[in-house]
Amino acid sequence: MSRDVRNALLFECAWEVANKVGGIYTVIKTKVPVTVSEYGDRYCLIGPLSYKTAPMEVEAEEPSDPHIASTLEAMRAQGVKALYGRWLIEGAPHVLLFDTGSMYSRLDEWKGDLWNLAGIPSPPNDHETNETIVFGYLVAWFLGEYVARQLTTAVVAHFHEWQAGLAIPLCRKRHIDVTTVFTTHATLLGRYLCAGSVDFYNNLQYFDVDHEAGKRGIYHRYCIERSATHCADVFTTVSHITAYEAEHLLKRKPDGVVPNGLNVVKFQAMHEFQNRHATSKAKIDEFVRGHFYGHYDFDLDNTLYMFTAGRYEYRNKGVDMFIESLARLNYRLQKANSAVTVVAFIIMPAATHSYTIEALKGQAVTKQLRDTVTEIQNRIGARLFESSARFNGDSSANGTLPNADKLLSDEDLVLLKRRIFALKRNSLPPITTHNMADDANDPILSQIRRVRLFNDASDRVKIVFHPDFLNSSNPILGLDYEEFVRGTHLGVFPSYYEPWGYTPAECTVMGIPSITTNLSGFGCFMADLIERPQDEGCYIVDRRSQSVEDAVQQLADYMHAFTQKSRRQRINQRNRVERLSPLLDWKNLGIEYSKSRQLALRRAYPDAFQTNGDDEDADEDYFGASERQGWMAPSVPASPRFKGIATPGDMGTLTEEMQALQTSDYRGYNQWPGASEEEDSYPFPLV
Ligand code: G6P
Ligand code: 1S3
Repeated sequence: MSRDVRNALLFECAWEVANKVGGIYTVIKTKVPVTVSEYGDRYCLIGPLSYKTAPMEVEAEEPSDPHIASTLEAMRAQGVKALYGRWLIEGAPHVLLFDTGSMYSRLDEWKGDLWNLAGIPSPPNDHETNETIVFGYLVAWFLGEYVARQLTTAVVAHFHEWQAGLAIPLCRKRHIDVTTVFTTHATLLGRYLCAGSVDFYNNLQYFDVDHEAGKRGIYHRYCIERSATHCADVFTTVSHITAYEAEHLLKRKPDGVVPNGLNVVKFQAMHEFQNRHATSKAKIDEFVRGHFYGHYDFDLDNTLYMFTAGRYEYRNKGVDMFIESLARLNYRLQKANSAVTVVAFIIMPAATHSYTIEALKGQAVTKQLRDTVTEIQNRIGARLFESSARFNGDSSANGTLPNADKLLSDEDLVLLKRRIFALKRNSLPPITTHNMADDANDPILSQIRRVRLFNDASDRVKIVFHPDFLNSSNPILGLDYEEFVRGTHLGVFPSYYEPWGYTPAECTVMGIPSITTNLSGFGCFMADLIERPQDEGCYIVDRRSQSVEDAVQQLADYMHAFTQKSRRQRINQRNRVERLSPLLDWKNLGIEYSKSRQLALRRAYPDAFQTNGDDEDADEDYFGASERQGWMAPSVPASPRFKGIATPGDMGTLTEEMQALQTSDYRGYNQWPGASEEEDSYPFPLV
């Protein structure tokens, strides 16, 4: 029986569909518009049903595809709870969410089946793995039933990350007639190994993967990840550096790299994003006045906001390096008697018990002061108006203008003094805005204590650690993340382990310069495309070929050079950064996903792709020209000097030939550690 491969259906399955946990949510959500424009109603996302978020994210509706409807009916008859509808995001795709809780009654049966089928063990108390198993079995059940009913059209099932990948070996073992793609956004072992003090990149080839996974109690998870990797028709990952890692840790060379994009919104007026910077910065200024009350002795006009943000993975996200470099920056600015102040924000959710009294008080006393000043201002205005309105045409008449000394009444003066005295403070402005659950052992706070960055008056670098996500109803820092980023001057992300890294990419599309590393997928991607990324406000610290000490110095150098820029230079740089955003637009990068699906179809249904001579044009049109439509050149004037021709085809690597590549063919391999035998030691203790 042959299925139509030209109008294939696509099911895209991830744990973060309509369920925000981390970066994969961003990938899926922002990619929807380009996928919908390619597949229309033939596209449906599959995820877990979270009763907390689904009611806000999804509008229930009946499936228009009768086969989906009858499949769900059959599953419901056996007790499966599922929600089908539209995900209320741009593109409004179909979405199918399974309630894993409704099928926990079959968990033991499925665990037994998994062991018999694939030899994958599953310990009793690992909730995440239990969820993965139930979800995987539900998805495989759905796909199996669906393709048994719908017999005419090919189905591509695309899975992201190990939590959604278990259905892949099940489809393979049950010979379900779908073609599968597996995209990994990190490897389990990579994340665990890097978080420890292992010299990861120099030893990638040598890890005894089963042993390392077992030592960390993740052997069963690793088995799921590895079986998804090996059973998929097509295996992809988000960057070359992760492709290299996957080859060694998951033992399969990826078929290609699918870089992460964003939904780039272009403003009508070029300067609009600059205006937004100024507006958001004013809000951060408000926070800073409150947070540093009593010690607010620096000039906001000469203050720069730097920040780092992300999942709290202290070493993986390079927070250790950021804090060490800030200490060095502080020393340099102090020594040079610089008038510049840097306020460095660390936005990383950790376990806390609410805001500190001090942080709340700071915002309250400055707000009271502002309110009082506004009241007094109004009264002065009223007095001025009243006396001015009495003018009767005789300019020599007394009393037309009030005596300047009397503009401020005694009562107003007393009120003002009370507010000013409330700003007195005996302690230094706090580092953190929240009460930490484990203040004494928190790695970020320990490192800040070690480098003694205590927000002293003499410090030119001040630190604010906000251990929670941002949102606009936050009583302390009342901005959502995007607004906050727009108001800052520089994002700093010196990651050690970062398969892609959305944070610097988001900075770029908002026109905010950033620092990243050549161990992050994003950093390598930009270095690959742009001749001198640092000239475009995209700084890349070398964490591959130089010692950690040198990398820390390089980061401090970049930050220091940034503090020397004039306002005009900063404005120009923001313009240059913003011009890079088309490089990160799904309109251009989405094509790599298309290619991976095409490859999967070719592998599963080779006969459908046999061409006779007459059909060559059609084939070219199918796989070539038509896919290239929509590529947007970077906005003019194209100041960045691109390496080669920046077309989607050049960015992408997804070809059959990738299988024949040697490890040394990965982009940038020659700069990767391994050449150097020297033991790399930290110039500062790891906490
Ligand atoms: C934007 C605004 C300007 C403002 C500038 C401040 O470009 O359009 O009006 O002067 O931001 O830049 P800065 O780097 O000092 O925050
Ligand atoms: C992963 O999320 P993370 O922050 O745990 O996936 C993201 C999306 O592909 C990626 O940007 C990030 O580097 C990975 O680490």
